[in-house]
Amino acid sequence: MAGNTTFTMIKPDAVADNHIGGITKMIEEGGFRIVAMKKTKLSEERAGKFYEVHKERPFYGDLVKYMSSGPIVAMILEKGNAVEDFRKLIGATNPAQAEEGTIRKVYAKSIEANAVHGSDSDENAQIEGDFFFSAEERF
Ligand code: YYY
Ligand code: MG
Repeated sequence: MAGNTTFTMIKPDAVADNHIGGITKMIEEGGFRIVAMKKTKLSEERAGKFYEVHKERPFYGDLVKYMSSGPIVAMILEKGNAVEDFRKLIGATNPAQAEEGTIRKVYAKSIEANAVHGSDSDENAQIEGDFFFSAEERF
């Protein structure tokens, strides 16, 4: 059965360009409740660990540098069918292919600086949420 939480990050470019409010508004208007939220900065080591599944991919080194280049905003989100519905709300990885009305269509600058992360499975949503938040930080 589909779970009811997912994990997202607002990526460094979108934070630097003052889009925290705009993106959070789209998330809340999309029916998601924010369970946990923090602004923080990933070291290269922690960014590398977060994206470990992509270690063998050609873009991994650049991705790790980019994701540790400035502060990000991490959130745990709640909604029925959260993972799938949030992937729909963010749109395609490549903003050139992102559908109208999606967060990436509005805010992504490139395939790398694509404004937001969204978990791809219930299992990864759990792992990624635990990467940033303790039990006391979830309400
Ligand atoms: O889940 P999603 O973020 O949509 O894409 P992934 O295939 O998991 O890749 C993670 C991350 O890596 C993507 O958001 C941007 C970056 N990336 C890239 O820089 N170049 C690619 N060709 C593919 C992905
Ligand atoms: Mg992914």
